[in-house]
Amino acid sequence: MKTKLTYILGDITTVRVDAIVNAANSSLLGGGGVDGAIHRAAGVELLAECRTLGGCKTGEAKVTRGYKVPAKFVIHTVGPVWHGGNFNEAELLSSCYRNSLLLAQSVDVKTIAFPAISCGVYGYPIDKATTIALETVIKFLKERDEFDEITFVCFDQEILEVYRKIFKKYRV
Ligand code: AR6
Repeated sequence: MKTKLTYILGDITTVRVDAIVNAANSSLLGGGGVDGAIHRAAGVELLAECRTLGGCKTGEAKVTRGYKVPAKFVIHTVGPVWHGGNFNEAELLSSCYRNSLLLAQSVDVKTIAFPAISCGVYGYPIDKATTIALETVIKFLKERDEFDEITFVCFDQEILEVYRKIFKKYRV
């Protein structure tokens, strides 16, 4: 695998990559958590562009410019709300990663950073979500290994520890 996979502790709004992924809601008009942080850091122009997109379905992704964040693009994806695991949550979360990567490649992104989609307000269990994140990315790269680096940005120590374990398990 040519693409380097990494995880870091930090704030995704400050990461120097071609694209950062936003864990948005289907309105794409902002919210709390990482979504609020990205909108605050990128500025009002981001909201103006988001208003033109007509929202986004769960599991899908849309791209905008990054405006005042260092990243050139923001890829907005909508994770599933956790309802116990029998409501297609795993497939939808996997689709978020896959569709974000596909969209990133379509605009020539080489470096991309993901937050832990659905692991905040949407309540997805972190160990399950990180497994899906890593498995989906590895599967995608088996078909289209065209990035330089994919980074998982962990906002707190707890998620960082989970990523540490899962990276060890998958030997990446
Ligand atoms: N950088 C990286 N990760 C962050 C940051 C940051 N600046 N801020 C929070 N996180 P959440 P969700 C982590 O709730 O669960 C919003 O209101 C956070 O610790 O942001 O997908 C949207 O508008 C957690 O691990 O997203 C939606 O309505 C992870 O990002 C809803 O929340 C995701 O937490 C989406 O919920």
